[in-house]
Amino acid sequence: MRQSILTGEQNQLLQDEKSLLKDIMLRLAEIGVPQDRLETLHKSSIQLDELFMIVVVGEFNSGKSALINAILGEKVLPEGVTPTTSRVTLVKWGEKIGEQILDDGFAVQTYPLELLKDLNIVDSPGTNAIIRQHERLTDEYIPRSDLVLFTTSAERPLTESERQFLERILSWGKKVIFVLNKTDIFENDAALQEARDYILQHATSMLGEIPGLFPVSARMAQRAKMETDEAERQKLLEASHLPALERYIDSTLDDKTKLMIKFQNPLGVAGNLVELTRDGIKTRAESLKEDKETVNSIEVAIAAYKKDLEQELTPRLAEIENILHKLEFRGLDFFDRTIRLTNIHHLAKGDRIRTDFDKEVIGDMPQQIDDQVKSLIDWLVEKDLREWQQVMSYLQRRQAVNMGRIVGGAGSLQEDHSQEIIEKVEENVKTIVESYDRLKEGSQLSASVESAVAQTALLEVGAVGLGTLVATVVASSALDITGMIAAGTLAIIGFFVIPFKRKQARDHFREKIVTLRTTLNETLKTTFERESQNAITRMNNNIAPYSRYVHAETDKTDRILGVLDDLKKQVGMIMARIDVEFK
Ligand SMILES: Nc1nc2c(ncn2[C@@H]2O[C@H](COP(=O)(O)OP(=O)(O)OP(=O)(O)O)[C@@H](O)[C@H]2O)c(=O)[nH]1
Ligand SMILES: [Mg+2]
Repeated sequence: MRQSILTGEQNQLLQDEKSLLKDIMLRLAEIGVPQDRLETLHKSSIQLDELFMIVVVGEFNSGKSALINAILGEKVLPEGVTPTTSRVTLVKWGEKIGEQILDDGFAVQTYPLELLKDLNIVDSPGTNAIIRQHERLTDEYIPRSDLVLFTTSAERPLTESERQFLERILSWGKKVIFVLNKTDIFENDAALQEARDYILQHATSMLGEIPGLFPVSARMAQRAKMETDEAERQKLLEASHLPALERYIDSTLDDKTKLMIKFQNPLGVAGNLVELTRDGIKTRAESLKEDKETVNSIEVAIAAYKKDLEQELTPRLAEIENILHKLEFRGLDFFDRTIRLTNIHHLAKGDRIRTDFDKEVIGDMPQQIDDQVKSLIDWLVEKDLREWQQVMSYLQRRQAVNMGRIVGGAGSLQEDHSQEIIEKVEENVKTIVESYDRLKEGSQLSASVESAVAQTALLEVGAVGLGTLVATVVASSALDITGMIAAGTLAIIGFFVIPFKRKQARDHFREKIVTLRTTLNETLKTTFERESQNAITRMNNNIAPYSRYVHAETDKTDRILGVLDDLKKQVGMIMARIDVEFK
């Protein structure tokens, strides 16, 4: 028998395949592929560690252990005339000689022999020993084996228990060959022939075909392999007939097609599993893509909303400014008309002037301002509500698509929380939309505007409305004027004083209006901008769990798909190498 069944190339291929399978199992476990699927892959990759497995069976004392020792050329296993091997024993390569008893039915024997690097041999207790180990042998090792060496002894060829055992393992359809051991005890060829005929007759009727039968003497073969004299060694080997059996084993295990299948099997399982996982992740990615589109639409809508608010606010505030411009004109005109020498009588009567000022300058300005601010607030509130409704409709549409799909298809590996999250977000948005109270939102907004204006600029006033607030400030400037001109003595020097006073009043008034306009404009702008920003932040905050999840999951899914694509490619590469190697 050769020292190693695999060529150097094949051995390298085997190592590469093993390490790829290990990597695949690791990666798939990380991704969350269920344990039972990984177990299937694990089992099939074990086959690579036991690339070739020969199982030796037969009645006790038939020389199973001796035959294995003869093949290996070393006393690896104990032999004896009494029942000796008490456990199913896997003989495999190991750096050191060692026996590992795994339980009372099973042991592993390691031995540093080159041949064992790609060949495992299973020794077993006698078939007559009806013990539990047999189940392990018949149901675990026979099915995994490549060849069964049915060892029967020249002393008792094919015993009753051996025939029963053969019956039991037939259904596995494994290659079974017979070894007639201890041929050295036959006195002549006729006795050997008789034993052969007997075995073949019974075995053929059981197998339905004539099996291979190799008469050997394990004892002589062992002696031969230990012999230092080459001629003697050859003589003994020939007499043992072991080489014929070894050549047969060699050629059976060397079968290229079978070898190729052995190499391909675990890779096929791995490739399938990778593909299946990939399908699952792809389905998930598709679904996430829709989520991403939804989130995107919402984000775009919110951004557009923000822009709308910015664009619309300036012209609306300009209208308020305009009202104050007109007020300024009216005021200046009033002073021109009123602060005159000819009007000295009226000027002296402060009340009258004030009434006129109220009527001609102030007029319905407070109402105009209030209306303008109110319409701005209404617009803002309405727009906010519409935006929430739109967000809700996006979420509902996404929900509807999900509902229409069969949930949790094959290969859904990652925990999919998107449904949960979208439901929760939608629920929140729905609550906001349904409980949206335009009046309340509006009055809150106007209270916030009023308090901002009052704080920044004008006066501390109660809830009088912005227009009234402005009117009060403006009217106070008229008051200044009337107070100053009230003294009767002014009539005499009025000639000089009046124009001066008029100019003073105009300047004062203009200054006041400018300050008022600037402050009011800035305050309103700041307040409305802040309120819009709050509305947008609130919207973004409500969407955030969904968008965060979608972004994170998308990243994760992309990364996993990358890993799986890479694994798939590597499987393909090893497959191609197998094709080249075994064709
Ligand atoms: N004469 C002769 N004796 C052999 C030969 N092979 C094995 N024996 C002897 O037969 C006895 C049984 O051999 P084992 O190898 O222990 O037999 P086994 O089938 O492993 O037996 P169990 O482990 O008890 O099931 C030992 O004393 C061996 O030395 C042989 O070729 N010729
Ligand atoms: Mg034994």
